[in-house]
Amino acid sequence: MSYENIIYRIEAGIATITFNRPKALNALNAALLAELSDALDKVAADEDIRVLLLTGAGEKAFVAGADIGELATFNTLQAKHFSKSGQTVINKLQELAIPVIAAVNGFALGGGTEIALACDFIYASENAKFGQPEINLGLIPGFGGTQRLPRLIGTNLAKELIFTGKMISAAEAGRFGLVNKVLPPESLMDEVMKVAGEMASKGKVSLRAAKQAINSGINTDLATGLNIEIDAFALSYFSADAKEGTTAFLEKRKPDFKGNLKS
Ligand code: CO8
Repeated sequence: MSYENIIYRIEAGIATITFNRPKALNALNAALLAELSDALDKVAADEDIRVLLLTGAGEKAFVAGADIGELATFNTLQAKHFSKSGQTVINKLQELAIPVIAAVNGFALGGGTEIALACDFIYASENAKFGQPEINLGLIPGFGGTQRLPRLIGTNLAKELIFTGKMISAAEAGRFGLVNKVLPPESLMDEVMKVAGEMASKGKVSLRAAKQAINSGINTDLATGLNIEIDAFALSYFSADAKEGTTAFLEKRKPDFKGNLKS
């Protein structure tokens, strides 16, 4: 599939998907979601990709939400289908085995916040704005916002944002625990690449096992989560990189992780 609404690049094991409809502030239409879905399949199938980054083209927006022009034409069944297909793509993003970072470089509204919420963490530029403004359109979030936002920042803060539709700044989003780091716009991508590169240098199996343990465990009770951790730990323990990491420590040298998924 050729892409018109996203840009897909891979550099040194780090893949970047850039939402690329800057004239519409990278709003999500059906064509963009289909391309995103296809690119995520490519990422999932490529064992050489260690980290995925998401960002928006232009200086104003990450993603300003679902494309309201398209949204306004749906009948009820089409709206339900659009919500379901958007959720399916965003679930696919969340379920990627590798770390995914959202580099939020401007407006992340509605579906934009919902995509960022499905990433493993968010770095944002100082001019970024987050929000679930669907209530202002007589709607509610339909790409997971009523579920992921309260799980991340707490029920009451999420209700305030969803009931008022107000935007919050990157700094406020940082205080809410939505954003890990707020950066000047000109250094956002450098910092994101730096942290991605650092993660990419770790053992492939251990990165995947850590992500799986956290994501599977977070929705269970503690005892179940701890059992999930035991299994994920055992998986990492039997990897070639675990042998290399522990040997390197004992030999007082830096580990040279080969990143093989097989032990
Ligand atoms: N959809 C379509 N076009 C958009 C969108 C959007 N979400 N956001 C901006 N644009 C377009 C504008 O129409 C404008 O186009 P044009 O130049 O042709 O007039 C261009 O982008 C630039 O936008 P503005 O001139 O408005 O720029 P400003 O800097 O003045 O304002 C804002 C920026 C505040 C981001 C403003 O554009 C805005 O409020 N946008 C809408 C934000 C919004 O409401 N997003 C939520 C959409 S709903 C949603 O995401 C639900 C997801 C789940 C749906 C599932 C149910 C089926």
